[in-house]
Amino acid sequence: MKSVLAFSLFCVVSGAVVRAAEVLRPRGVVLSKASFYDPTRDFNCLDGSGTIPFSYVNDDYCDCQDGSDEPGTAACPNGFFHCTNAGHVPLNIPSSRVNDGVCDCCDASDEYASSSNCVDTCRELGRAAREEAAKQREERMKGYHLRQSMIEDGRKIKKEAEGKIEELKKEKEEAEAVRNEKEEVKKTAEEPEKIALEKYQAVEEERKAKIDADKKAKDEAEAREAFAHIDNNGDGVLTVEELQSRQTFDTNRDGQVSEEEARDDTDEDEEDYELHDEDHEDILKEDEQKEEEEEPKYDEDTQKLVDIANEAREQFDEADRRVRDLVRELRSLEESQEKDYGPEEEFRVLEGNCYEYTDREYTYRLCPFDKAIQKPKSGHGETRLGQWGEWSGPEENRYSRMLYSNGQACWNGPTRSADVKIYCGTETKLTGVTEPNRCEYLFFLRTPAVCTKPEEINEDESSEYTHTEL
Ligand code: MAN
Repeated sequence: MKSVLAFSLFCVVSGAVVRAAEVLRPRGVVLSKASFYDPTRDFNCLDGSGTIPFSYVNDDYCDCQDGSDEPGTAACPNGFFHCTNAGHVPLNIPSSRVNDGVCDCCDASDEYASSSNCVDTCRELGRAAREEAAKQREERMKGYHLRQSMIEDGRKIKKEAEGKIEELKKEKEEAEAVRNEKEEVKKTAEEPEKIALEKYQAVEEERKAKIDADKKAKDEAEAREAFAHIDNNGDGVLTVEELQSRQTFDTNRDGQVSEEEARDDTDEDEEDYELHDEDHEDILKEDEQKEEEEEPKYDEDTQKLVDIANEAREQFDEADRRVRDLVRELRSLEESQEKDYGPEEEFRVLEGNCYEYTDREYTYRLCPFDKAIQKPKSGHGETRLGQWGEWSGPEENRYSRMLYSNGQACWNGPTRSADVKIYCGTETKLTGVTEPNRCEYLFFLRTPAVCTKPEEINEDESSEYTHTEL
């Protein structure tokens, strides 16, 4: 009995509230402004532009400059109509849409005096919207958890890299010491080798000079012999007649040596000598090679010194290579450490990976913190769109955009560049690429790295969806 009484009392009270709300709040007024519309007093236009009897409110005639006296009619061109949309999200629409035959409010309240037969769909719409919001929130939460593990991994990689750098620095120091040692050994071995070889250098030079002189003498003798062979009268001058007497100069085989043939053949003779010279050189080379093969190059003691120096040089080269490899590895690690991988190292794990997106013409590839590439689907070759540049989001959200700049020059234009917009998703993926301006590319990258924690759903807010202003 007691509970039945309590229930009826609740109905009366809540009914009274509803009725009171209807009375106290003229059509189209948002609850927060209800107190300005008191039917027991004159109405003050909300912008202070005038005071009118309360009966003028919603009388379909615009009295206030701000339209606040006609919240529920289309009388004021600048007014707004508030739809409560119980069960869904409240909405303010321009007054001009009131009773215009189009259902703007899901609770149909904007079409109270039209023949449009709008029905209240707020509950269904509200339910669908809440379901969608919950789904998105869940995705965001999942992304947020993934981000936490990206942070953890990023920090771990950073720490490991720091450790590796220290290790490499030590290794480099040791390698440098070894290299210096090997350099000393090399210098020490090269001193006696140099002295020993100097002796050989003199002998070698002498030998080469002799070969040259022999060759010259032989050439001259041959030339003299050939000349004498043609110089019939031995007067030291070759005349055309003397040449004409030699059948070998009859190049056209007509049985005679013409004056022209004789003159031409004088030139050919020179060529013959030249050919002969080449043959001669080849023979000399062969001789030299034979000599090299047959005779040991150095005496035993010198050879020993050369061998020791060679070994020392090899060992030094190896030690030097090791230092240079370490310096290179160290530099690349240090460069990587200097990059900004986000405030919590959350983007670091993306380095070393590449993400692709293919449209009708091109395949685009983004390798975070490295480069952006464009590759035609048909044909070969890649176009470099940009190298990792910087974070380029707005001040309050700097890590929402990346810029890859200094790509390949655009024909008759600037160098290519790629702007990467980053948004939250449960996996890292390139979801689209456009070229809004020639040679300026816009990439869309989805990644958990930017998934912030979803706002806690406020109990009051959620109740507003379900029981607003009932
Ligand atoms: C290539 C591609 C295009 C670009 C033109 C500019 O075809 O890189 O994206 O617009 O060059 O000439």
